[in-house]
Amino acid sequence: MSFRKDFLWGGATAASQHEGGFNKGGRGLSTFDTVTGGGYQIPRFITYITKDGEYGEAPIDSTMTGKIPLHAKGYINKDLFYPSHQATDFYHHFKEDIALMAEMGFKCFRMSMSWSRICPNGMYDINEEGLQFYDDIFDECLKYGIEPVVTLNHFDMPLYLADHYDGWLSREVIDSFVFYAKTVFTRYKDKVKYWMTFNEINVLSGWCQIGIHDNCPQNLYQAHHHIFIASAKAVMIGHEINPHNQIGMMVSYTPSYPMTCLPEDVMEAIEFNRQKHFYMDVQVKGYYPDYQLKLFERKNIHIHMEENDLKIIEKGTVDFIGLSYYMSTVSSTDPNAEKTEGNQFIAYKNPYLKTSDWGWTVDPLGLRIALNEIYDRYHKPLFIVENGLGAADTMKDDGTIDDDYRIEYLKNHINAMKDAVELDGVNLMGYTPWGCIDIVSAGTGEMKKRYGFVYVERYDDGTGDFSRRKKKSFDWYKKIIETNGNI
Ligand code: P53
Repeated sequence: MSFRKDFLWGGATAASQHEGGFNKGGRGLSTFDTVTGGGYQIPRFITYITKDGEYGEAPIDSTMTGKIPLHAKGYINKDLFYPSHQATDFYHHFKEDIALMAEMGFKCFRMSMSWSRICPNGMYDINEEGLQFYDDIFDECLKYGIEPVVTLNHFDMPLYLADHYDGWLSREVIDSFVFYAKTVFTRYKDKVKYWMTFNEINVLSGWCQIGIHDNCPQNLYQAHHHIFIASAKAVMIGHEINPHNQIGMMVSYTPSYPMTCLPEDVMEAIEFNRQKHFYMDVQVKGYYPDYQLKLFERKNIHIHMEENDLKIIEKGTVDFIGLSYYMSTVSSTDPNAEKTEGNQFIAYKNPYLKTSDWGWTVDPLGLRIALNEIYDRYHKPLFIVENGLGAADTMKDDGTIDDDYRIEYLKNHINAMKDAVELDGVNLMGYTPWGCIDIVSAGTGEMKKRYGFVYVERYDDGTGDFSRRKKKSFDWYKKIIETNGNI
């Protein structure tokens, strides 16, 4: 008894990191189009113009949060490099990429749609060419029997909504999103069955992800409330349009362990983990949990709600839980505890575990722990929609790329999820390793941090012809799929 027969093996990418074609086919600009490249511990910047006509650059911090002055608008400075503009050019290479996925035996492909390709201003405008673009992609997938798994919103939003509405802080944006969701649920009714509403909903913050200028907790939680309503409404509409639709939420799941058995450390870890459980409680159970309401009270946060909001949240619960898992972390109340600094995450060092070259703690058993924590709490089907190792691959003179470290990482994580299924009885739907074809890193904006089974010749100085070549892990993963995870 191991993985289900219909287990969804595949891979995952996102529009702002893979697609490119930022000004092609009638697409409108997105917030991410105004975010520059970076590097390991080299910050990325949002470029903007203030209402007095001054140009500026605001850094994005280690959690990908960036804010710009109130009323400033995103701006593209011709002298700077914006990796999302071409990303790894899925726009022109999608047939080749999907053929490579088919060769590996993918059962599904998780991707996101660029909202501003469908609704260029994020308002009630529809770009037929954008819709056709995704039709072509889905047709190409289905030709090989690959199920598209579509995230409606992965870390970007139409620039217009950020500029004119302060993003998700405005309630109006709910209707814009619902219009977009309804448009694509209707259009792809017969092509797409698996959907997720918002990527890593629990980490969304700042201007590039949710379009808000002032990221204070009051604004952030108000924006998240609007996102909850938008998601719940989308789930209801998606079910109405096609009752067979499987619509999930998506959480970034980094479990935290108490540093010691000191009860204060244990409580600290519980509170850290609540930052994830809160989002799942709302979207899976359908209500705001008590601990969060108490936290709002203590922090003097007041969420403005309309009469039906809680009913909408109650009705719009999801069918499955999608999660990303890369690492675990540690909670401590000791001010002198040693820290480890990854590019997105500052956490206490776990003395038992190693970190990746980008400072992310490598912890395969943490994946089994995560799956158990979630499954025990919600009893919903789980879908690991991101997992993987970001590493600086090198291409040898003969053009080969030996990424044994990636094989090792994935093998250990697949073994851990196998244990969760075989020993713990977790209901797992599928597994889509992150960045299956090399893409731009979300946290650092660089190409150097690669995740793929397929190498893309694109580099941080903007050179490279986007040609694709298989890494060593390509054939390895193909075998994993062929044998339904028999390592
Ligand atoms: P990069 C935080 C912690 C773990 C993963 O990240 C996270 C975040 C939020 O930034 O994001 C996910 O590219 C995200 C992807 C992203 C991937 O992790 O910085 O959903 O878009 O690319 C890996 O190495």
